[in-house]
Amino acid sequence: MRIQVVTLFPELIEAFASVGLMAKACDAGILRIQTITPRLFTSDRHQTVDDAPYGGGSGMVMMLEPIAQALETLDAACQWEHAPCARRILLSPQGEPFTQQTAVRLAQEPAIALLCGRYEGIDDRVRGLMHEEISLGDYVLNGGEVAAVAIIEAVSRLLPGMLGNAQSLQEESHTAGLLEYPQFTRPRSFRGMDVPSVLLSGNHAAIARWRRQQALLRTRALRPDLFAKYELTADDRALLAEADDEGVFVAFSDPPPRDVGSSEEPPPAESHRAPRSPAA
Ligand code: JD8
Repeated sequence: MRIQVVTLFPELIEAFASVGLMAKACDAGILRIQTITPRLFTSDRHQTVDDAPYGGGSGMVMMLEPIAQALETLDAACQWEHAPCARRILLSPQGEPFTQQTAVRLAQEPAIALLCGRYEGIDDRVRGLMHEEISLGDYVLNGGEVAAVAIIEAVSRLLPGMLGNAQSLQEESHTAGLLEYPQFTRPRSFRGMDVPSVLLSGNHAAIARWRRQQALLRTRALRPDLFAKYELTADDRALLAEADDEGVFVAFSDPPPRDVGSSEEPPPAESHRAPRSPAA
C-alpha cells in the first residue's frame, strides 16, 4: 500500500516511518510512505504557505495553491508508475471520527493521501479537492500530523504480509469490540502482587475461559459504551453470571471488598490482588 502525506513537517512523518514495524514494512515493500511539503510550490523568497483570513480574525490560514500542486505532484507520481491515484483524506477536527472500522476500510485501498493542515487550518475550498475528511478524535491538536501517524500505524498493521500478524489479527477479530484480557510476565510475584494462579496452572481450557471472562468483565466495568454494543454469546453470558455469583473481580482494577460496618482493612480476597491502589 502507498501512503502519501502532504505536510509542512515531513520529518515528523519520516521519523515515525523509520522505526519498528513500520520501518520493516517499508523495507519489505509492503508499505511505501511518500511525503511532500507545500513549501516546494511557493515562489516567494520566504516560501509563504499561509495568509491572513478574509473577514479578519486571529491566526493564519493555509493557502490552496501550494497544497493543490503538492496533491497533483503525488497523483503524477502514481500515474508515472501506472498505479491508481490515492484516495485523498483531509485530517481535521470536523472529520468523521477515526475508528478501527475506518482503519480496516482504508487498509483495502491501493493508496491514500493524508493532508495535514497547520495554523488555524486550510482555506475551506480545500474540501473541493478531497474525497473524505477524518478526525482523530474530540480533542484539539496543533495540526494534522499526529492524526496522520496514528492512521498510518493503525492501517499499516492490518496489511497482508505484515510481519507476524496472521495469528494476532485472527485473535483480535475474535475479541473485536472487547478490551484485552490482562497479561503478565515474570516474575510470578512483584512487590506483593501475584500473577493469577490459573495462568500458571498449565490448564489451557481454564486459561482461555479466564481470559474471555476477564475481557468481558473489564469491558463491562471500564467501557460500558463498548459493552452495550457487544453481542454476547450464550457462553459469554454464562461466564459473566458465574463471575457475578462467585464475586470474581477484574484483576488489579476493582477496589478491595470491604465488610459492611467494618473499618478494618480486609485481607486480600485472592492472591493476585494489588496491595493498594497507587493509581486511584
Ligand atoms: C488539522 C490545524 C489546528 C484546528 C484551531 C489551532 C485531526 N482530532 C484532531 N484534533 N485536531 C485536529 C487538527 C487540528 C488542526 C489541523 C487537524 C490543522 N489545526 C487548529 C482548528 C482550531 N486549531 C485533529 N485530525
